[in-house]
Amino acid sequence: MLSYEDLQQGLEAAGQTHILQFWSELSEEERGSFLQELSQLDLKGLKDHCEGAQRAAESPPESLDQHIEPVPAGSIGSVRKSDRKGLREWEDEGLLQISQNRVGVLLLAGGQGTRLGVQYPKGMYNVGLPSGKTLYQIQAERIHRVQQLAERRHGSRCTVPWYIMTSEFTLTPTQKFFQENNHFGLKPSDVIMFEQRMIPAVTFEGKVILQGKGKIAMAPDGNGGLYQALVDNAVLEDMKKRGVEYLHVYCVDNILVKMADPVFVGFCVSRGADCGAKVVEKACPAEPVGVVCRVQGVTQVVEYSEIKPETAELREPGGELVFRAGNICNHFFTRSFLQDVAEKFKDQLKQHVALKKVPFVDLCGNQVKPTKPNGIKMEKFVFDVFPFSRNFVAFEVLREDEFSPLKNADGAPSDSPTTARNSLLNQHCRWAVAAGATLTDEQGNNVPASTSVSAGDVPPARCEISPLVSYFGEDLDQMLRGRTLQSPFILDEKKARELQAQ
Ligand code: UD2
Repeated sequence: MLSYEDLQQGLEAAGQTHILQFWSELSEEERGSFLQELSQLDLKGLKDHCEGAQRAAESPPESLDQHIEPVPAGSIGSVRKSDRKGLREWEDEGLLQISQNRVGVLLLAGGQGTRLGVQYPKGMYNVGLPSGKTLYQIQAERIHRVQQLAERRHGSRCTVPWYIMTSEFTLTPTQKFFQENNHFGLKPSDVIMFEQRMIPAVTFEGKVILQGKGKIAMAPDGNGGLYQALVDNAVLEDMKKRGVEYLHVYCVDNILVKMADPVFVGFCVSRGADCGAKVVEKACPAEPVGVVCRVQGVTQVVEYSEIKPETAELREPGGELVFRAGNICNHFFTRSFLQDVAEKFKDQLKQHVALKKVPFVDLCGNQVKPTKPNGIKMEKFVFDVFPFSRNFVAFEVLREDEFSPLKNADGAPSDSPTTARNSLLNQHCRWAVAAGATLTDEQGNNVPASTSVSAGDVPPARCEISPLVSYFGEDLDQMLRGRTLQSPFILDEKKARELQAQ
């Protein structure tokens, strides 16, 4: 820990002595924890950070709109345009890699989930499924099942390690939640949590914001903080030790996420890709997803907050959006690409500016909750490494099967607990009907099979299939053919055994 004098000197060099303006008012204990917090600051880099943030907010980078082109449709792999045989081949390749312990998953879970408005990590959210499962539990069970599928197809027991990037806000509650839930039956040593860095929020004048008299306003450095965090926490070494060559990186809130998706992994591996992204066709121009596109010939993602509405609204003569390859924050990386990023590129990543309302203490020490943006947060984005790739591939998947994120609180028209729950139940109704079951409502009246592809649609029945029984609709025929399933119906492992025994 730094001494007060060292700290004062460091802050002076960075032009940030105001940080200590309330020092004399702090108790011994408050001083201790403030010193501890400030000791973790990169004092040498602080000046650059503050000046950089101020400059970036004053003159935002030139918009890329004029230079962007859609990725040619032919260069995007696609579930819809592939036949069963092709999909099966990719799946087989993916399961083979998984069976050889060469695939890991990495969850980006350092975000604060401000839009959803809960005080705990988003993965702990229960969207109200009949089973009451949280997002974390669903993800853990999909890991169990994909390991099992790989083992069955290729005959070797295997592990898909689960790396979880947290931040100061999410690490402790996430750890506690996993412990309380016995790591959902996964081996604790195969669930590896680590923390990304935090950086200070800065005023438009380039001064670090004091959130309290003895606390500065810190925020995680964006999901692109991943690459620094991989280095800080020796994650690549851990991957190497385990023989993990491929990583499926995903964001926490998509209830339909296919963990270590064998089809996606298999597609990327068979194309020799070092880097890949799943996309879905954008639902509407304003949907908050980045677009995978080319900028001066280089494939990258332009984030929804950085594309002009008139560009997002451009349409082809046939009515399709020109920029429709919507990024769903599901990425593939080879370990060797990540190693390159860590060694050569991570410091070249773009800094994105977000103007936020950051609570602060004013000069008189009063707590103020601003009504308009007063602070600058700098963030890195996970997809900003794509331009460094030697062989990037995009893979289009079906929204109704793979993308329904939880971003907003209930009441919002999209991306809410209700739409996430409906998407999952609709998918499971489709699986059950495809397996030959008939669905009924609570009163026992037959209901039509779900053809719903829209997240907002109310599912025909409350039919939920545990990921421990089926990862993506497989293995259900034998259990469900010819049966009538009355709502609410939960197909868990116990029920599956009963049905198989009948
Ligand atoms: C992300 C994508 C967007 C689209 C959308 C789909 C980025 C930068 N944008 O937008 O293009 O794919 O998801 O749902 O990827 N996180 C951290 N550390 C941070 C900040 C965020 O780990 O410092 C995690 C967060 O916990 C979440 C993921 O990154 O799992 C995405 O973050 P978000 O929900 O803020 O991103 P969003 O919806 O703006």
